[in-house]
Amino acid sequence: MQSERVVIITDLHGCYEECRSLLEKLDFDSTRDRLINLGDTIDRGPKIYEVFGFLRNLKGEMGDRCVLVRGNHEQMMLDATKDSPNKRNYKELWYMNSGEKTVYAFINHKHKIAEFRDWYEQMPYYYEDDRFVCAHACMKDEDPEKNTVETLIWGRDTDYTGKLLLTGHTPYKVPLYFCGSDSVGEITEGMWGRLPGKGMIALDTGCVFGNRLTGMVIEGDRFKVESVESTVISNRLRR
Ligand SMILES: [Mn+2]
Repeated sequence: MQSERVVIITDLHGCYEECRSLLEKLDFDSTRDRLINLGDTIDRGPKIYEVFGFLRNLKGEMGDRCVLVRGNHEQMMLDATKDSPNKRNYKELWYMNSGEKTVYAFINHKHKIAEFRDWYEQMPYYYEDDRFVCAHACMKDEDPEKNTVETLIWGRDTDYTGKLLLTGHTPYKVPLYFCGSDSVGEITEGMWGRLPGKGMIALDTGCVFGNRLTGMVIEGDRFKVESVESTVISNRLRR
């Protein structure tokens, strides 16, 4: 359906208030739009459980129009809460990456995140339509199936030149457009532009580190980017 608006957000990391403000700024309408979340909903931030509750309700309401792509943080949690011979190592990796914050966010709401493993397990590693492909971190080949899971959720390459890719994971000060390693441009917020056919748009602007939360809306072959200020001060870079 070409008339459907697509709203893309990423790297919420428990930034619930910013998520709500950003969706409002993007005129998000859960009854009609498609929502794509590029992963990393948990760990690091202030309201991890609230983000979970909000997205779970939206998914219940919107069904297939709500696409929650998996990030490396969801993957670390899923590995750490699954019975396996490597459980200890997985848990160590997750805790090194702020997993404890998520564990306690759920305990504070009288839950264990492991209760919701099945819900997180449904998250796909990528999403694709005829105009673009979405993955949490990056891709090397424009066919998502030809990339390893490691590349899709942990990769940091920016030399991608295939079919338009929308990503998060690596925080930049402003949203950036890459098309080959020597071509990078800042995306101006609040202005409609023509959707590029190739290259990569990086949308993570480090909200949980005190910068901004950025999202994108696509209508047909046009797109616009908007952002809101972070309310997180504890992780702000010191001068
Ligand atoms: Mn990530």
